[in-house]
Amino acid sequence: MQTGPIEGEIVMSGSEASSIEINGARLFPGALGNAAQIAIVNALRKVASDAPLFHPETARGQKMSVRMTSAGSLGWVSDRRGYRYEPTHPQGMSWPGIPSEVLDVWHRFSGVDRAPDSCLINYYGPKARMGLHQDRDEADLTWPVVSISLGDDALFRIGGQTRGGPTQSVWLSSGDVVVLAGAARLAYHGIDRLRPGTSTLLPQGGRINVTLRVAG
Ligand code: MD3
Ligand code: FE
Repeated sequence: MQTGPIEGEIVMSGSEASSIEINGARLFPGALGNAAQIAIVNALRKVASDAPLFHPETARGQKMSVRMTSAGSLGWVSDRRGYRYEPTHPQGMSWPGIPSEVLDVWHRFSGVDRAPDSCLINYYGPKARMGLHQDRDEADLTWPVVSISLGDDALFRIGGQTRGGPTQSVWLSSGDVVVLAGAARLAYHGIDRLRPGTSTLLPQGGRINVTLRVAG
């Protein structure tokens, strides 16, 4: 009887069974069940009550349509001075700690041993979007990023490491986890639009995306 892995077989490191690859990003559809999603949303509500969501302003003075806040020792901010990680919220308080329910997802999916120091929380209303961009404000771009989608479906687009090349699109649903590592870590990516009313997780609708990173 065959017991160990057969030659050429991909052995999953944990209990994560099915995943698909899209331009080097690894998507785990439905990775989080309903109870886990509810526990994360409740923990994020506490974060946002201590460190309120704000509309970041681009360096050109345009307000982004997505509202944001962070948890962890570093949070992402953007204003007329540019994009960067800061140890405090724009209103001056320290960022809350990263909720344990969110840290659990990082340890399950990131494939690395160290903890993240930044948890960015993006809130999308029905019309919010995020243009194609690269994430390169982190000090060491070799650490992975782990993303959690909650609430309404969103059309995610990912290309290569240069602007203007071919892209692929996929709908992200509530409970999906995406891991960005290797070449995909520097891929251009964005959110084209939501599909309002596709999830009942958030009573007011919309979408939350959580990204976990080693930023400092
Ligand atoms: C690919 N967030 O916060 S999540 C971001 O749904 C961001 O709110 C989007 O882009 C959102 O920077 C996309 C998937 C994702 C997150 C980080 C990435 C894809 C990524 C970093 C590098 C490459
Ligand atoms: Fe990004």
